[in-house]
Amino acid sequence: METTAGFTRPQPHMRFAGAFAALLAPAAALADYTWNFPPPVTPVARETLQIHNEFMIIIGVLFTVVFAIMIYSMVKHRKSLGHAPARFSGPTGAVQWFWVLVPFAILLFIDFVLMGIPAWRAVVEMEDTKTKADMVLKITGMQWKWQYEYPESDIRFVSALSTPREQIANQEAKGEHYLLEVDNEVVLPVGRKVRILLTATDVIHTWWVPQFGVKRDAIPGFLRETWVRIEAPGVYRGQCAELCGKDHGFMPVVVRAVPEPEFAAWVESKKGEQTATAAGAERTWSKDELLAKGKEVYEAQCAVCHQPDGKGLPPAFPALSGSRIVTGPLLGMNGRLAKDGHVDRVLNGKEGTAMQAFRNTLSDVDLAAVITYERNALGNATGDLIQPAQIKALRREAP
Ligand code: HEC
Ligand SMILES: [Cu+2]
Repeated sequence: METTAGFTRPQPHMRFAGAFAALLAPAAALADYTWNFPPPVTPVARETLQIHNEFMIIIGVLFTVVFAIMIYSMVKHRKSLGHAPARFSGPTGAVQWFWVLVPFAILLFIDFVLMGIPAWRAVVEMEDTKTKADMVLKITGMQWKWQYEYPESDIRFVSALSTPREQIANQEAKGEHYLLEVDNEVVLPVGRKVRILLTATDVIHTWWVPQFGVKRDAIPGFLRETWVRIEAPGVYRGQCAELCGKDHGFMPVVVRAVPEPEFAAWVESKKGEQTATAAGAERTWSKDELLAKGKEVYEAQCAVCHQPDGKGLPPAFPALSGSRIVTGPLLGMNGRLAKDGHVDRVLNGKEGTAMQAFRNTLSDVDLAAVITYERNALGNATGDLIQPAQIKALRREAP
């Protein structure tokens, strides 16, 4: 050990060995995910995590070696020890080329062989959405909820945040899955390759589930793809990862992965539910029934913008209380859709604004109920109502 001014100093390389061990510790403690990425449950997530860990080690080694040499040289050759700056110029001729090409070759090896090949393999796998896909899930992002469709099974539903308003307003203790819970979970079979198609109706959203290693933009007017093969049953949670407006932080993703037979049973029950909903459009509803159902729909679908009391948040979101459109005629003179009439506005939305078309996300019953509710609650009292069967007939008219 060298001594300076009468006391011993630890050798720099010993301190660096300690720091390096600390760097590697997280890789060794992979089982403890508290400080790490959540446990991967798809091949893509597992591979990306592994690549991340390998890269961290390579980067850690490079960092340590380069900085150890630098700091050692600076400390060892400092002026106070009597070192004078060297005056030299670089080598020439063959030696010069040697010193250029050797580091270049090392970098090429690290970048292309150690890092490039595994990364390239993973990216190719990620993009392979079609080979041996067992089923398709179509996801549509909209302000601020997700719509899921299973084209092969004719299932379609909307999944929205279910965290109670009181928790968000700090009037109640926050639950375990605060802002990461929904009314309708997406259910997928374990072990199946699911091809996922993504789009959006209004602005860009991003469907993101960390444990799947999937984070893909849903862009209006485009159809993007990704895929998952979930390896273990469980409930996996994620969020919209693109700033998409006022409630960007309130559109979580919840996927429940279940064994194949359970998935088949879920498909059957979901279909049954949809048939029952469709059948609801055939009968005549009483005003009270429509109002009760309408309140439910309003609170789940409309209150985020128009507010629970219907007063809106002007100028962004107009009040429905006393609105000229809501208290105006339901339909045109001939009983058909009136452009910019109440039913037209809810069915078809208003282009270029946050008022989306609800014809594809709500059932006939939901639409009739919410429109009746708007007209007879929230401070309005037109006294009239519209039946689900009428909505069903109006749907056939061009938007
Ligand atoms: C993402 C926000 C958002 C949601 C959710 C939403 N609306 Fe709207 N709504 C708007 C905006 C913005 C307008 C104003 C559009 C315009 O510029 O004319 C509007 C306008 C309306 C109007 C016309 C009011 C007027 O006086 O101009 C009605 C009726 C209406 N919405 C009903 C509904 C119903 C029913 C629902 C739920 C099924 C709903 N909205 C959900 C944003 C929203
Ligand atoms: Cu979003």
